[in-house]
Amino acid sequence: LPANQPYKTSYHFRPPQNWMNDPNGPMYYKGVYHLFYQYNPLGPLFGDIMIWGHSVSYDLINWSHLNPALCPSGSYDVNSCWSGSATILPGNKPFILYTGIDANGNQVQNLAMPENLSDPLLKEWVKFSGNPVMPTPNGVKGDMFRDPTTAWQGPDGRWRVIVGSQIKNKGMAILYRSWDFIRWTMFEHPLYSSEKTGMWECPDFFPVSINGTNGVETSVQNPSVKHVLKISLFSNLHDYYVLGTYDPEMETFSTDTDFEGTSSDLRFDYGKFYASKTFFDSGKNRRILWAWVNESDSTEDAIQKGWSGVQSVPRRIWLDKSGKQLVQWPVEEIETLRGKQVSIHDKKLESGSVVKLSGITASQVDVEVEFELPALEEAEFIDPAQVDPQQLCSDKNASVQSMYGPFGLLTLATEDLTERTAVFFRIFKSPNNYVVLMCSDQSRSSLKKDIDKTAYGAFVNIDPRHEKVSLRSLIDHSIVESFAAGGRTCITARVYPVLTTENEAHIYAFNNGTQSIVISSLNAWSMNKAHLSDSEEESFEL
Ligand code: DQQ
Repeated sequence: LPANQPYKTSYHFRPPQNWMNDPNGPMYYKGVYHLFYQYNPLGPLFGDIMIWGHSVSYDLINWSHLNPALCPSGSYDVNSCWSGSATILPGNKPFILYTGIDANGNQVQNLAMPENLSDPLLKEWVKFSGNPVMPTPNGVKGDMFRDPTTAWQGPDGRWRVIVGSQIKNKGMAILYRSWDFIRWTMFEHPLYSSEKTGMWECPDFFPVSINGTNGVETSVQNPSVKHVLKISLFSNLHDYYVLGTYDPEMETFSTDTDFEGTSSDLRFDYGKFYASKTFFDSGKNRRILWAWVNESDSTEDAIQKGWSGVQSVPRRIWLDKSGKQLVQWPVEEIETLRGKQVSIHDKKLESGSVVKLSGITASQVDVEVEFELPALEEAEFIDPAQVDPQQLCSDKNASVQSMYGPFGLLTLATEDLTERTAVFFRIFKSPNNYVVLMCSDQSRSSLKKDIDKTAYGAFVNIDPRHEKVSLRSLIDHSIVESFAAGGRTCITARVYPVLTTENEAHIYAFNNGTQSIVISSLNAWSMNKAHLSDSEEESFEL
């Protein structure tokens, strides 16, 4: 690897080098967090032969990279071990279901189990001799049958799992059932399908509690939970979800809304965030979400860097009290990396203010800020049902002034603001209320050409007359991961500033609206480096 690595993350998970994509089979087992991931050991681009990398941690922050868990070995996976999930069976027995690309190039589902259950690190995995356990079904194309979920058990004791697919023009989650986890039968109808989406990759299906933020185990089905179906759309590399009620008797999932194929569909994250997967953490009774955050630079850049892809910070995920959307927040363990702190309280930001947050390492920072607005008057009008928020963020970037906003943060910025990634808000008047727009504007993130600088945007579901507008951003060299309103809207961006090296990066709070606003509180912390290993030789003492 080249010695100069300005874009390598310090606390966002990544292997020492090479290509990584989807998180696979995350789980908590005997006090250890496991993260597997799609990995190309041979280079920084997606490969013809993909394997399962394997890393372990006691705290979700510091990771030790182990030997790969799954590599091609039989006719059922000789061309790759693609994505899949872990399920912990009664008796504390973890099993992995994953997609193999078989000798004919077809996608099939395979089973693997730990060689030695008493090894808490589960270093060795053996594949079931009867693989594949789910051959490509009749009527399904060989390249459209992949990514089994964590399985759940119905009241009848039978196991269920869904697999991503597309049949004719319908994206779908094909349902399989099994009594013994080995012999699987395809159910007569899919769990859910849509004509508006194309192929579904990496589906995820899990319950969330209606009355609180605790997570629930994947097999829980009772009136105190709702179910979430998440799909990853190959057509645009975004993760979408719907909420609904699962009936294990009829095997139906009645959703509150549908996938519409428009910008109003719910997403986990409105920036870069794909092929995500959750698991239930029985240690802390929470459900945790991981996702692949892919690069926005070019193939040439990847070859030059020697690596590609990071994971989002692990996020706790739960149902919002409105019951209409999910909420996500970085796991609390992230806060153990917080070092030097700067704070601001009750500071008025007049129109045009730019306030520097001095004394912290701006390329590696965790910042939380809360803005208080003046009494709202006639603001610029929009009808949120008629506009695409992402388009709005690109039409009105951080330089465009309106009444309330843009206000927010200028991250990874040079002193003269030539380079900056702006994460900000605007308040509009709508037919019967006010609406809050959140943007992550990459248009001036780097002087570099040939990188994707698309602006991202989404609405934030709060009433700005009664609630403060809050933002948390986790900044880590080439990633800006932002959470508005306590995690109701999330936007993750990849950026590649060139002027902003380690010592020259700055971070500012700003208000470019005509109306003044107040920072009621701001706290920013330099983040320490997590243990992630920068070389394959270096390993973490466990
Ligand atoms: N990545 C895997 C597939 C999955 C896709 C291959 C999603 O199993 O569908 O690396 O990014």
